[in-house]
Order: sequence, then structure tokens, then C-alpha cells
Amino acid sequence: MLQFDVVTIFPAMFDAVAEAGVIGRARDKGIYQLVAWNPRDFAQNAYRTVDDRPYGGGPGMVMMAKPLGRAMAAARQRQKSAGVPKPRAIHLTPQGRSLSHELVMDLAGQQGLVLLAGRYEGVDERVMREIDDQISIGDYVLSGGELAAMVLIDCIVRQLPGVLGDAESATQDSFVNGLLDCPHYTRPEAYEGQKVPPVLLSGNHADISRWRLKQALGRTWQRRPDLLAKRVLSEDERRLLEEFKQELSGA
Ligand code: 6GU
Repeated sequence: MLQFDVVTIFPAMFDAVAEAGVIGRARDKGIYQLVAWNPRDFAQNAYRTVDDRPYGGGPGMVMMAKPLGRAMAAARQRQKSAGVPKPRAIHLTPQGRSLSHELVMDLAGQQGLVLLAGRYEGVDERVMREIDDQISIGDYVLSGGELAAMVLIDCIVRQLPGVLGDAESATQDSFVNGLLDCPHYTRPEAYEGQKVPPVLLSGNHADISRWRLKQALGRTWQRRPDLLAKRVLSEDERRLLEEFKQELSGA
């Protein structure tokens, strides 16, 4: 069972992840466990203050080291009790390295993760001694690390054995083979004058596989040329992509 402990001043936000869809079901099945720790419960005054003005001046507030450090220690202690003596501690921050499929697979192989979701303008830098990894989910700014932590939890949990059924298997996902996913269709055969590509109705599974690969290559070329640049194409894939481009200019 993968152990998550999250340090957040908004623990209720994590109920959304724990209750909905395949990720909620995975928790019911005992595939992972998630406990949230509120730094306010570790604050030192009656106002439960967890933030203060930045040394050196400037706008915004900074999350204080002491309540965060104490909440992190409680999270670590719980990991230990759950059989994880050395959990990986991750700070969710736009200053982190970008999340990728490879990083998700790496984290999915851990026994336990302690996630620190900051708010306000930032976290006192001295808390970073507690942190192994800093991760961002993209080049834009969220109001806090909570949504990023939930993104991380979702994409890690769906990779764990027993979470997805055969039908919804993660092996067919975008990015697994370095390409975007192909288009999908279901009934009816015609929708507002738009027909399903005939090859998908042909019953010829080899042709269908080749068409899907061609579409995946074409879409990746159109929408994410950066992914294609990182990936070596086989002779066959090169040919399929050329066909895609021909068909596009013909259409
Ligand atoms: Cl991890 N945190 C915040 N606050 N904003 C982000 C982010 C994280 N990743 C992208 N934007």
C-alpha cells in the first residue's frame, strides 16, 4: 500500500481526490492511504498563525518554518508507523522541475510520499532541509500547491497495480510511447454528417493498428513537435507520418 501524507492548510480539498472515480475506488480497495496534516494544528499562538511578513520586505506573506516543520515531522512519524522509514518528501512549487510521465513512474515505485503544498507567496527556505524533490506541474502559477499535489496523487495512483482494469489500462495512454493518443469513436456511425473513419469498421485489426499509429504520429507532429524531436522514428513510423502529411495536403 502506497502511503501519502500531505501537509496543507486546506485538508478538505483532498476529499475530492479520495472520493471520486477510479482514484476513490483505489483507496476503498486499500491500494493507497492518504492522511492530511494541517500546519495550523502545529501553530504556536491562539490565532493558529502559519504565515508572516517576509524578511527584507516586499509583498505577500511567507509560510513559517516552525508549524510546517512540525507538521512534516508528524507526517514522517505516521509514515514510519505505516512501515515506511524513509518516505520521499516532495515540495509542490512552480520553482520545481517539471512533472513528466517518467517522474510519475519513478514516484509510483516509492513506498511512501510526504507532499508539502505551500500557499501564499512561498515557504520559508529553511524548511527545504526536509525536502528531497521540488516538483512543478507546468509553467503557470496556481494559488497553492494543493491542486498540484492532487494532480500528482491522481497520476501516480492510476499507475499502481489493480487500479485500472484491463480495458482502461494505462499502457495505451498518451506519452507512454512518446506519442499523443489517436482519435477515438463510438456509436453512432454518423453524427451530424460526420462519419467514423471506415477502417475502424473494417474488422481488419492490422489495418486498424496502423491507422491508429499513423494518427498518433500525425497528431504529435501537428500539436507537439517537441515530443517528436525527442523520439527516434522507425522506418515504418516515418512512412506512416509521411502518409499522414500527404493525406492532409490532399484533403
Ligand atoms: Cl506545484 N504550485 C503552484 N503554486 N503553482 C504551480 C505549480 C505548483 N505547478 C505549476 N504551477
